Amino acid sequence: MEATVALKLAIQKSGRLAEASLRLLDDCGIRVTATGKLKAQAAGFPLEVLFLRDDDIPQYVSDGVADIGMVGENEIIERGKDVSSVRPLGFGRCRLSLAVREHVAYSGLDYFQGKRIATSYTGILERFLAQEGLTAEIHEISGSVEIAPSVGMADAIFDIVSTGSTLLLNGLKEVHTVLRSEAHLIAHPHLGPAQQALLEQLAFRIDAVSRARNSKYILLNAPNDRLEAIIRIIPGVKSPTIVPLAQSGWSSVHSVVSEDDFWAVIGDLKTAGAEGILIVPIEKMIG
Ligand code: PRT
Ligand code: ZN
Repeated sequence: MEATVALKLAIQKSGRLAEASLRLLDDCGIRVTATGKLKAQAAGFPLEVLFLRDDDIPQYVSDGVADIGMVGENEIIERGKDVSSVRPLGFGRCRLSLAVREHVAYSGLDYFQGKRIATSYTGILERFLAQEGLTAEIHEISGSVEIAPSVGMADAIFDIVSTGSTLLLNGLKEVHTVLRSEAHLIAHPHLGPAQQALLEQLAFRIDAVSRARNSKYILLNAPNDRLEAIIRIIPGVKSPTIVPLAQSGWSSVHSVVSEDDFWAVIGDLKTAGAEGILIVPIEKMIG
């Protein structure tokens, strides 16, 4: 009997990416239970899930212990392992920034010359400083980097920032963003043909979910003499659907709008004469 091929996916065991990774799989119709263990077999797709620390995911994928993984770009770049990026995943967004004590009169990157900077991301920081022609003392710390300046261990920090409230709480201010990051789907650079085919199927599902997450279905009513102006605002995937209403001289317009332009579009539609606007989430969006 032929052994069944399953794609091995590494995701974070617990932490900021764990839940969003499982939710993405779930939206792709792939159910994973038995979290808390090291491994789980998924239902709905030939997938075996490995639960790891995020720091270890690039290594496991480059070694081929896992075929693919979901991990932050910050870790991919810092670890410098041989993996290929398949897709950005739209979650785990953050930035890697330099921060100094709030009372420092910061005038530019020259400030960091000869200073002590605490970080867990020594590789990215070293490359950045070299590129800027700066020399600084890098102190590697694995956790709670933000307390280093207040205990006198460093003059500045280089760390992940999301809302900025951790910096604020520790009397620090963000002064320079070095890298913007989000979670990516990564793959071993030399997958076998069966694994590659499964990866393509999974990427197809992820694309359908990502497109749907970034879009909304919009329905509205409009007098027929305003339709032309309204169609110009919401052109839709191909072109909008227009259905006549029971009330003569009126139509219902259905289309898709991107999450990003959503609020701007609503304002324009109202100005153009649209009424009864309904916005509905889209579950999956193919091609
Ligand atoms: O145990 P394991 O090693 O797996 O987890 P970890 O503790 O190393 O990582 P974890 O779960 O904290 O983060 C996993 C990934 O999430 C990171 O590698 C980033 O890609 C991404 N991410 C997104 C973040 C944040 N946002 C974030 N805010 N990672 C960390 N933070 C930290 C930040 O450093 C700060 O200390 O969260 C704190 C709060 O941030 P503010 O700015 O919102 O206050
Ligand atoms: Zn980690």
